[in-house]
Amino acid sequence: MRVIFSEDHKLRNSKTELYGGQLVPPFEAPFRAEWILAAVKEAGFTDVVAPNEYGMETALKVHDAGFLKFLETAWERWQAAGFKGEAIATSFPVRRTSRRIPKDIDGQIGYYCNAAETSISPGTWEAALSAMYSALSGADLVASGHKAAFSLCRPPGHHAGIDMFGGYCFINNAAVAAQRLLDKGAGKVAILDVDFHHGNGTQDIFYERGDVFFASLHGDPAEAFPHFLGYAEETGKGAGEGTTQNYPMARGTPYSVWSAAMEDALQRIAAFGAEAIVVSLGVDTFEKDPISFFKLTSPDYLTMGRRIAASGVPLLVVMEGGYGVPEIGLNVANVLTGIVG
Ligand code: OKP
Ligand code: ZN
Repeated sequence: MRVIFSEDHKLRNSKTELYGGQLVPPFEAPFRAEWILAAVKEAGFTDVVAPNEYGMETALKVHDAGFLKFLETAWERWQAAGFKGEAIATSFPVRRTSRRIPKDIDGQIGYYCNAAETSISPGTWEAALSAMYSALSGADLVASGHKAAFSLCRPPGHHAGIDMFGGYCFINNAAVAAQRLLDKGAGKVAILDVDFHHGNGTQDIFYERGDVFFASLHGDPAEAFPHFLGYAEETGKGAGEGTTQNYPMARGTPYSVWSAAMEDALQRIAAFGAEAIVVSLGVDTFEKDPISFFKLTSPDYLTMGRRIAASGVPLLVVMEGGYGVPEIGLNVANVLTGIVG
């Protein structure tokens, strides 16, 4: 399985995350990608390539044009406004407020943000673009006949919605990849989101579309980020009716319970007729993850990979979350090893 990785991920090196009322060093930091890359090479995945470059045409099919322009220029505008720290949203359109887009950077950052922990820093846009390139390059490999590919994206993407960044995410890499697979000839694609956190951005993007099935296994939003989406009753709308499936799970969920949900998700994906699956791979389901509450163990990721590969359709694995501990590398490598068998 080829690995697509861009050194430009390093350009996302924010100094501040708003956490517990303090500005702390972000959990989503460059070492994550370095550890994951080292571990997958160690496991024998040595075919590592840099992504191709692309224009914005695929991203513009899943994101709002004004939002992408905002991301591209946000840091520059924040600096021009004379602010001293990183760009952090503090005021949001919420219940019973206007949907008009403010003109000032302080207003716009709130308009385009769904979670304030995530600062925009210099290089964030360039790194987000490089992650999108990795996702697109992986999609092109799968579209050209590779049975599986791994896009080692950083920053992650699944919390980025049509016109919202947050949850460490800016451009929705998995969504852009799924769109690319459709554009390259797949009739239907599924996104299987196994990150601990609900993929609220991905759900937002495809909620009313019938060509992409979205399934997410995650910590119950009643007690976990992103808090406001990911309930089981959210199943899609309009042309997308029935093409979203959520599996919220309780604190302490072990693989025996988690894997039954994945089994149901994969059966629904097969019934949907997906011609390829994009796996939003977060390994923050790990028992030692610092910000999550499931109880998966390192060997469980091997089993996970094997079951996903048993779907029999081409797979694009896109990196999402997984934090803090050295095992993130092994856990990702185990998924890939399980996939290739
Ligand atoms: C990004 B990805 C926990 C606060 C959570 C944001 C988490 C973003 C996760 N007390 N803050 O899905 O791994
Ligand atoms: Zn996560």
